[in-house]
This record gives sequence, structure tokens and C-alpha cells, in this order.
Amino acid sequence: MHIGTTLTNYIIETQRHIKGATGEFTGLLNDLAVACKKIADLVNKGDLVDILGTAGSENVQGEQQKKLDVISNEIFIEALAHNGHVAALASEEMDEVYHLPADRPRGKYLVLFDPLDGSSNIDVNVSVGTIFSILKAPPGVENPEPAAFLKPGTEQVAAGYCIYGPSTMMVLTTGHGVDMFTLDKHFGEFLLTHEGIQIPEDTQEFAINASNMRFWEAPVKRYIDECLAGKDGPRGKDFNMRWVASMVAEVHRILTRGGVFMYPTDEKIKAKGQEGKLRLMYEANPMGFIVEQAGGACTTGRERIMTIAPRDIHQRVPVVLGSRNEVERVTSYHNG
Ligand code: AHM
Ligand code: MG
Repeated sequence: MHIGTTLTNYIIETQRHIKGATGEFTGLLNDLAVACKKIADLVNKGDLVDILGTAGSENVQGEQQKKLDVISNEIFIEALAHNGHVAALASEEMDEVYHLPADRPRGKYLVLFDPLDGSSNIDVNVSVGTIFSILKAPPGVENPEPAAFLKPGTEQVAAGYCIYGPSTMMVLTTGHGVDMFTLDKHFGEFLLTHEGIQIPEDTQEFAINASNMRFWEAPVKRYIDECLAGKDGPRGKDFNMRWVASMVAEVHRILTRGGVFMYPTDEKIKAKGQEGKLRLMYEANPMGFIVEQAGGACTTGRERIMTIAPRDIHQRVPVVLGSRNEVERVTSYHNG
């Protein structure tokens, strides 16, 4: 497809190649684009409208919700629940699965989303994003139960994110590579700007929250120690480090120039009875799908994220993703 194609045309064209496609998927991606454009507009207005700061509530994971977390979640429901493209929704910001109002038509997809990832960055005007994952809904079920969402990442029909940075970009995979669209604000459309993204296999850049170093497991400590030893260490080359604390921004950087991102498990996380910090269904699976489609890899440090059989919609997992050779190295240190 040519650079500059609108997201709408791209989706229609993509759907033409799917046997039995009815237009519902096109409709769904359009709904998602509308939601992201609305959130982009609010993020951009910032302090000009009353959207910054905390909402005074907690989500199911016991985290303080920001006003914009709550607003973005509502925008998603508003955009997705009424057009007959989805059967139910699940969000990082909602305790339970969202069932559509009784009078709304049911569609054949389930959407899982993190409406505003990296929201600790909103108040300091640093990039945040929206992540979404699309699954097939069980046919003929009026109100799908949480179990309907508990599919491994390999069953995703599509996944994507929207990054609200200096420019707003939508990154999308339907299982045939990864393409990027940039929002032309005046035109009001996402336009195709990069096709067939490929993550370089090797990298000299890692991203990890090093303030957790004393809690890390030995394989993570070993990997980072070797990176930090640079030219004089076993790797024989210097490494650069980045940490935005916004997974969308980290993945976007890795898709653009390579790198490895890690949010491993550690003693602090385990002491809370959790397996990781990031959510399997709203963060790890969709990002894993995108990264693998761009030639990279995504594991927990021990196993491939995309083949995990989920137990809970809010399940958390350790995440190591990015340039294939580095992810494989970290994984071999764990399994070695
Ligand atoms: P959120 O979904 O509540 O925003 O949390 C997820 C974010 C990721 O985007 C980011 O990688 C990580 O949390 C940052 O964590 P930390 O603040 O521990 O560095
Ligand atoms: Mg998140």
C-alpha cells in the first residue's frame, strides 16, 4: 500500500484479503481509531482542560487512577459498545468484563485494552499511549464471560497501540507485519507512514527500571552487569540505557531503532504475591504480537509470552521484549 494511504482505506484493503470478511473488522478498527483520536485530543489539551491529576479512585490492581485513565476508559466504551462490532470488552481499568447494554447489537469480536498506559507520565507531559488486543468472541453468546477472553496471545486477530507523543501514531498488526500511521490533525485521519517495520536483531540499548536492581533475580543481574561492563566486559561493546516508564514509548523506540525492554519479576513483586508488574492481556500479549510480527521476540525471561494459557484477565507477567538476539540471550540466562 502506498505511503499516505488513510487508515480507513488501509483497513478496507486489508479486509479484502480476508475470506468471509463482512466489514465488521473494518468497523471495529474505525471505532478504535475514533477513540484514540479523542484521547489524543485530550492528552494534547492537557492543563487547558481539567484532565490532569488523580481521580481519587483505585483500579482492580490497587493502583491510583489518574483522571485521564478513567476518562480514556469511558471514551473507549463509548466508541466501541454501540456499533455492533464487539461482544464484550475488558480493560486494565475495569474490575469486571464490560457487557454491552441489552439493546445494543452484539458483534463477533472481544477487545481488551489499556486505555492509557504509562499514565504516571501524564502530569509531566511525557509520552503515554493506548494498547489494544482483539480476539474472536464465542459465537452466539449474549454476554461472554471472562473465560471467553482467556486465550493465548497466538489467538489474537489483531493488536495495536496508539502513542501520544510529539506526534500521535497508531501502530497495527493483523498478523501480516507491522505498519505505522501518523495522525494528520488538520485532516483528522491516520495516514500510513511506515510499512513492514523490522526490529534489528542486535542492539546496544537496553531499558529497565534500575532502581529495582537489588530485588532482581540472578539472570537479570548478570545480563545488566554485562551490558554495564561495556567494551571491557564479556560483551565487548558499550551499551546505552533508556527508561521512559511508558511501555508504549519503549516499544515504539524499539520498533524504530532496536533495543531490549525488560520488566522482570523481582523479590519485591514476588513479596506481593504477583508474578510480574505488566499485565498479560492488556500489555504483554498485544505488544508481544507486534514485536514478533516485526521480527523481534517477547518472553517472560523463561517462556514465550504469546503461548501462555491465561488464568485471569488481570494476570501479570514478567516481560522481556525487543531485538531477537538480546531477548534470546536474556532467556538463555534464565533457562541456562
Ligand atoms: P500503567 O499501565 O499503570 O501505566 O503501568 C504500566 C507502566 C508501563 O508503561 C511502564 O513500562 C511501567 O509501568 C513503568 O513502571 P515503573 O514506574 O515501575 O518504572
Ligand atoms: Mg498499562
